[in-house]
Amino acid sequence: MQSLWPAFLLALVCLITLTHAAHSVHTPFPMPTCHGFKLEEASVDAIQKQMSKGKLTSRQLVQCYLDRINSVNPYLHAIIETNPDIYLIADQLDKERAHGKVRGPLHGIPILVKDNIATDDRMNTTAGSYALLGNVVPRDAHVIALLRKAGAIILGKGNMSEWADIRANSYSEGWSARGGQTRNSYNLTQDPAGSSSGPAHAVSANLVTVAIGTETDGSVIAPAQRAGIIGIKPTVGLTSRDGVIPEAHSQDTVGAFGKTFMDAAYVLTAMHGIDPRDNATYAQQGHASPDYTKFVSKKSALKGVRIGIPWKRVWESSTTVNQYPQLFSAIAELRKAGAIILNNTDLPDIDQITPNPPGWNWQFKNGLGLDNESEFTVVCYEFKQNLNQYLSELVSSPVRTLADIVKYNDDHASVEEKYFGQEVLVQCNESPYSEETYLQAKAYVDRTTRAGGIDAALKKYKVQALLVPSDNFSPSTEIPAMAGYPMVTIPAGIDGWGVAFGIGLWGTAFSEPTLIKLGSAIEDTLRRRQVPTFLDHTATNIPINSEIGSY
Ligand SMILES: *[C@@H]1O[C@H](CO)[C@@H](O)[C@H](O)[C@H]1NC(C)=O
Ligand SMILES: *[C@@H]1O[C@H](CO)[C@@H](O)[C@H](O)[C@H]1NC(C)=O
Ligand SMILES: *[C@@H]1O[C@H](CO)[C@@H](O)[C@H](O)[C@H]1NC(C)=O
Ligand SMILES: *[C@@H]1O[C@H](CO)[C@@H](O)[C@H](O)[C@H]1NC(C)=O
Ligand SMILES: *[C@@H]1O[C@H](CO)[C@@H](O)[C@H](O)[C@H]1NC(C)=O
Ligand SMILES: CC(=O)N[C@H]1CO[C@H](CO)[C@@H](O)[C@@H]1O
Repeated sequence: MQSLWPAFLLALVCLITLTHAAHSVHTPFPMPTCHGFKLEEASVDAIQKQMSKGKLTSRQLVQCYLDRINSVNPYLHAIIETNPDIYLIADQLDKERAHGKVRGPLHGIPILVKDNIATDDRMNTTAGSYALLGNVVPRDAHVIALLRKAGAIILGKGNMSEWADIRANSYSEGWSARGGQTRNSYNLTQDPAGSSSGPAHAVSANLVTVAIGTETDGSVIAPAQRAGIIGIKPTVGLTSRDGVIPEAHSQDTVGAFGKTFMDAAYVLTAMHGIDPRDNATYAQQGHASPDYTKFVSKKSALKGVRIGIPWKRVWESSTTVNQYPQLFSAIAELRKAGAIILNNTDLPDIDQITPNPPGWNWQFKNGLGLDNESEFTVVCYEFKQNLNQYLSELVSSPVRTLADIVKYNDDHASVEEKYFGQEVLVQCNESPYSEETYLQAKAYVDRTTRAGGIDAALKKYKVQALLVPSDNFSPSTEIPAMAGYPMVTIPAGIDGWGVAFGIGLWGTAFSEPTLIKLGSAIEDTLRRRQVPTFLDHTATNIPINSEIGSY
């Protein structure tokens, strides 16, 4: 009998340990403190406070993030390159601070930049492709110049869906030949969404404080929602596209990622502005704010605010139907906070916008099947011209045209076409649409999504904003993308596979103040962001079935 006691005790200890483990949050990547400071989930304000008290330097801060990158990035693949000059820059900003000069809230704060945004430093700007490796950019992108001026430290280049998704009909979101497969920080077997996958998941996984990405259609909002963070996709023209590897000037915009609205608003404040090199930015005159953080609000800001739900074809055709219970409970919480939420505030032109049906891919295009009424016509037509223009301005480059890139990919198929092809690059390079078809499509898309769409619904139902599921690739991200209007996303829960999802807001052109005010009040009401769990962290599945993506 006696000899059984040790086994019994061992079993008891095991049982207690197991029970305990089930109740504590398990992560394969616990984050140590940074010189006594809890860096995990730390906001810009918290970091600034620590630095201003003299308890943390920028050099120490970036060192802690680089350590974190070394342990997590080999699994997550969210970062392609880190900045080889990072300590030099951090030391210089520390010196400034020591001399009493603090440039602003981003002084000494590291930021990750999507790999399609030009940095005139020792880092490469390649949209994830080997075809552009070694090119020399003429200058920093306008947004980068502004961020550096504000004291932000460019920590590195974020991985992305190569060519921001405009390369194939089916592909793997977050995959690029140079960076490999960006993984979802909640469940690494799962779609990270894209195309700004690396910047979004790096912020969520605490590899960096804040980040910037770009969107043509869903590429800021979709990865932000699946990374469980705040994403702000600004109105086209609020942030300059100069120095951004382009897709389509009618829809391209540079957006901000943060774990909180305040963090994302700091980034937007620093990087927006008029740029003579991007004519679209003149439209912000009289509409932009010098400080977007002043709109960040508490729950109480929802009191008496009218918000609409565009149910028809937007919520209705959402791919997040499994998340309806959590989304509906979120709506109930917002109502309890005093918001007046009206259902069925449908866009009058919703049937003409005819957003891509679930299961859509590039071949179906959209519109009524007519090229002259399709978003794809606009994007494909502009892509070739915009990209060739960008490539022509490079100081030196192995490729100068879209045709060169198509050829490069075929010549290096074992690397560049390892998992999927490039039919969309080929198609757009063949210029299938006449200028007349393009102009008709452009006018159609503008009219149905703006005057007959978002603006009409806001006016008709007297609502300040429209509440939508932050879907991966569906009308909820497509419609504001087509309109060139802003959208924000806020964490709304965790799905059945352990992955985060969000709820979003639409508004009219340059309504960022309203969207930030209401979005942050929703953030304060719901408080549903959860730290990433890194489930199945040794996942190696490629391609990840995104079915349909965003660009
Ligand atoms: C940029 O690419 C070159 C190859 O052309 C490589 O040698 C260099 O290390 C890259 N820069 C960084 C910061 O990784
Ligand atoms: C801006 O507009 C002017 C005149 O309309 C034009 O000459 C110039 O090329 C445009 N610049 C850009 C960057 O589009
Ligand atoms: C909105 O109305 C539709 C019917 O048009 C209904 O199916 C849906 O459940 C309603 N949504 C909410 C959030 O009440
Ligand atoms: C597209 O072309 C069809 C004829 O092929 C025409 O009926 C329709 O009005 C055109 N749409 C636009 C937006 O011009
Ligand atoms: C992660 O997602 C996969 C589907 O991609 C699912 O089979 C798996 O159960 C999830 N992992 C966990 C731990 O929930
Ligand atoms: C910074 C970093 O981890 N870079 C990696 C990006 O992905 C490539 C390919 O998987 C790696 O070789 C780099 O080390």
